[in-house]
Amino acid sequence: MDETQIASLLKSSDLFPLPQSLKLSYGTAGFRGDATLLASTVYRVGILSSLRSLKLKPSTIGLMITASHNKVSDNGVKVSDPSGGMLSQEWEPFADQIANASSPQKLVSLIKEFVEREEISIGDGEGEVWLARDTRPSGEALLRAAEIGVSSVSGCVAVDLGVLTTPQLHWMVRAKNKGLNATEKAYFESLTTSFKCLIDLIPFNKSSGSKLVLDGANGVGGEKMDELLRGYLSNLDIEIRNTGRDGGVLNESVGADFVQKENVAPLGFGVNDVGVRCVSFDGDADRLVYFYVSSGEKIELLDGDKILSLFALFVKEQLNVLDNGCCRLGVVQTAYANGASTDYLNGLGLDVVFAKTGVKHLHEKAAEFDVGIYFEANGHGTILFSEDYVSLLVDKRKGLSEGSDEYNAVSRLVAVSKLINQAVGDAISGLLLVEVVLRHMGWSVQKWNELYKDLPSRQVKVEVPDRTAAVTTREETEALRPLGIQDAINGEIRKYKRGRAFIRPSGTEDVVRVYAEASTQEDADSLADSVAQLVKSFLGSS
Ligand code: NG1
Ligand code: ZN
Repeated sequence: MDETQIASLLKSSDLFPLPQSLKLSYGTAGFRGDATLLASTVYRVGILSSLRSLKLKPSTIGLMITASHNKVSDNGVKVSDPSGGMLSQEWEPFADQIANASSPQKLVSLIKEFVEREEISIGDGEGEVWLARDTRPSGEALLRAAEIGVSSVSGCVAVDLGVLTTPQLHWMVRAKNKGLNATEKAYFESLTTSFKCLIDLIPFNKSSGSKLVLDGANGVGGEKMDELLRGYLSNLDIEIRNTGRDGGVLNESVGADFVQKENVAPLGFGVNDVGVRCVSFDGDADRLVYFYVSSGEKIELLDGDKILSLFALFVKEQLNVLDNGCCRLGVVQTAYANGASTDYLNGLGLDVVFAKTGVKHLHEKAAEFDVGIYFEANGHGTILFSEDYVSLLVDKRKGLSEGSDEYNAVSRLVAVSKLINQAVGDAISGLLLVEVVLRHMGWSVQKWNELYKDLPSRQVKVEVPDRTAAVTTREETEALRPLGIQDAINGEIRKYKRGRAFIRPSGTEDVVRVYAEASTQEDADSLADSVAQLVKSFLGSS
């Protein structure tokens, strides 16, 4: 790094002093925190993104400003690698170091050391970072901070794509690096073409389907879905509520996270919607859960596990037509998956594997299969198709007679690989695929819900002085620290039929999460409460 570059970094970092007592970690989904404290973090992630782009040149990197399902006063920042996936985990320690560097001098010396170690050549290359943000009011100023960070690295440019969903940005970054048309219009067109193709391949029931009501979490997802319906899929019958245009607050008693964790209808939904198929997006539209109101405020929830099961069933049906089509099909869940869903998937004869919480971990495991389906219970997931497998399908189709069962099965699989986001979980493409599969099966939401019955579960969060004091095993199902807590948790679990419980520190909020499952709701609640008490007594409450 030459003197001019060092001077430029020192000058720009002076604009973004690190707030006192800020201690950040890249976590499950980038950096998150109170938006008023994040300018220095976002600026520094701008620098990191430029370096990543130079390291992998020629490549475009994505930088998304969002705090997803967190409250509106929070914000966050995460990086998309050229593949459209999350930032390589190898760079996370560097992200942590620079985000916490206490002074401009310290920051610059960390960057210098890293640039030398990684052999990144600054100055003679062109780097490009695409920036986007969700609808949070703090997003615009943070985006400016990111721009300054990006362009303080010589030869790097920032491109502001404005308001997008997280998966749109990842999709566009992936397309750009593959040399494809990478505009928002191209994204909508790709979804529309593959959706229509799948609808045309439905054997009997070609009806346009009953109405779906979408809860947009007062975020970007409702807005983008509206654009898709107006411009591209005008005959889909979808009513959008909680668009954010009617005074509602982002993620406040609305959205996928609220519906899934609280197991109640979001604001704006109630007795008039009994039995109607409904879907909730989260704040940046990378998660979705379905539900229907059963009575009053009570809902039946069709979470990520049930979406995963529906998709697995559909994919498997196509593969069966092809005599399994030489395909290694796998499904990936986390410890938060409902035990009943895992039993169901095992019963289908599927290869079920477990990953740590956080989509980067699930994604990595799913990518080991020809077709890997992953979902978190909270509704974040997708279906990954290996490029080799898609090529094999395309070749195979050439030898099949048009309209035959095999030809149609292959065509469906190829269309699914185009519809469902190959970069990250995407609520819009997930919604379109659920709608296709339900029509294909001729199923109502109630019929879909009958695939299996969820075991009653409860999730609670406990605020503690230091959540990092809770340390778990790799699979996150057992606590290693504080010493003794796991024995105490096991003691509680043994008191309940089909009892299962675990704790882990959140990667996105300053809490320890408790998950409990048992044969009745009362038991699940009581197990969750007693484990939460244990967390408080071992770690102290704040
Ligand atoms: P944390 O806060 O680490 O539990 C939450 C979700 C993850 C993932 C990330 C990213 C739960 C229990 N955890 O992570 O699954 O989606 O947010 O948004 O839902
Ligand atoms: Zn999200």
